Amino acid sequence: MRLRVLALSFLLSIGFGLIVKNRVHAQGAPQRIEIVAKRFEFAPGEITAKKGVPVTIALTSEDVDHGLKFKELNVSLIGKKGETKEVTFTPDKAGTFVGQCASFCGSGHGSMKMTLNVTE
Ligand SMILES: [Cu+2]
Repeated sequence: MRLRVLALSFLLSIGFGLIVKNRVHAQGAPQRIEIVAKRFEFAPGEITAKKGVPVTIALTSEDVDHGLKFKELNVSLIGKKGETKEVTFTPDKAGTFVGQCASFCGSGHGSMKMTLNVTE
């Protein structure tokens, strides 16, 4: 019985912690999206942001230099091998945008793409 109460309060405190964390996240710093780039793909390959809400993209280039460019949104960053580079921007239009690797990384470079969905 005592164990059950302990387990329940433990679960409740985790749940409460998550709620507080999400609330702080929503009000404070920009939405942060972590992306890993390696020949010849981005993971995740599709991300979502909200129009008018600042977003930080943190790009980690695993194997060689990679970059990420959303031409229509005027967003571009170049990453060095083994490093994480960040760019913060506020999407000013809704839609589906194709991100392209912005640093030549080999034979599959031209098809190294990802999708950014910006919702209203
Ligand atoms: Cu590339």
